[in-house]
Amino acid sequence: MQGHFHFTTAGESHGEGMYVIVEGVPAGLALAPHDVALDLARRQLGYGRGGRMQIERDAGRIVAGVRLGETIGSPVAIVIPNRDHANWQIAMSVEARPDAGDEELRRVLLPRPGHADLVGLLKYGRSDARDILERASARETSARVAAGAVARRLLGELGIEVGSHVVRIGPVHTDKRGEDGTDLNRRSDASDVRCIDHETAERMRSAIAEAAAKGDTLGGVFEVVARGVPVGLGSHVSWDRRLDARIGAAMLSIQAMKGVEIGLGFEAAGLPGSRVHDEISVDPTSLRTGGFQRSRNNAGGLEGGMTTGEPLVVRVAMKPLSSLTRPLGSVDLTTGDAAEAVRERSDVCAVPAAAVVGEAMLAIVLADAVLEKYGGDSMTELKSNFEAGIERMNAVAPFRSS
Ligand code: EPS
Repeated sequence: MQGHFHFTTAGESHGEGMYVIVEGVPAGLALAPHDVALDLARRQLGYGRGGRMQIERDAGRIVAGVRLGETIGSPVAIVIPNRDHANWQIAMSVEARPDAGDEELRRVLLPRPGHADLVGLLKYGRSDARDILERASARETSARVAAGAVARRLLGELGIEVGSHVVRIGPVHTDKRGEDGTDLNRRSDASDVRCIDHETAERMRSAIAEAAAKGDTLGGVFEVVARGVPVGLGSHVSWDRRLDARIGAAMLSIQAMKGVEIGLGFEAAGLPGSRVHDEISVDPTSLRTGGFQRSRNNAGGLEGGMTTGEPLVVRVAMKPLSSLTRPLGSVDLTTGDAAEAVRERSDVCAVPAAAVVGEAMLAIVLADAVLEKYGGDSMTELKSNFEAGIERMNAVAPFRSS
């Protein structure tokens, strides 16, 4: 997605590393290696992760765009080496290896139902599904989280905070809402399933352990909440400027995501309007909402494709991972015979990690929308535009300007 703050990633799961270039970062943003390392470490955690996470120590190395602790307006480039590459040098060799056999090259000829293996192989005209799965792998989300950490720093300077928590793993769910109370990540990071309800967290762990014992996997739902978002980001005027559409696309671009809800979400479809819409009153102390307040936040912070200034609340559904240790039926691509899908080492459940990726994607969309509305080549310019813009919106209502 091209925009004011955008990023591109490159890298295969067992190649040398993951790479990201972030474009549009204003000059003068303080950015330290630990800002990136912190989020990368959070993404590696979670009960239900597999053996790979014991190998990787993602920290990220900033290699461009930052000088003496501050961004300088040029693209920010970050490298995340794959430690596991040391074990994959032949299979992931850049040079041709006519000397190596199928096993050494770790060819995949038994596509997994639910993964990109089969469709990607047909589309790209490849005979080895490894050419597809290496890039389809959710390892790529490490690069997104690095980009998201830059976005988070930028938003932090403007008083915007992004957090997440897990509300469902398989059949186990909680009604606890992330927007009730502040400091969401402090509460969710304290749990290894990132669930803020202790009793539900215990049941989530049991569900994951049970799935693991059966050679199965579990999906779930996470909620991402952004606080301090000012009114008026996004726009109602065109489909691709609506912020809910941009958030939806960003979330569905994360590997294995199947659905997105904003605010009350799908539940709103079954309720009358009187029980859905958030009534308006005046609150001159509430600057980020333009001096108004709402009776509740069923809209999830978005009306008409624009932010209302209330917390942004986005829920995302993740399907269960498609690498099963007790594999599903597939076809052997060399013979055409029925066969079990390949057994690839994988996680049992990655919803807690996916929630951290969801934070990154929301932070990126918000940083983009902030720069679109307020602009600025430097952080000083952005901040002054931002403050003046909020002040201006607080004076718009006719009863205030008279
Ligand atoms: C993944 C499979 C597993 C996960 C991986 C995503 O990797 P491997 O095949 O090396 O065991 O661990 O996630 C990561 C490496 C990561 O950093 O999140 C997949 O097939 O999508």
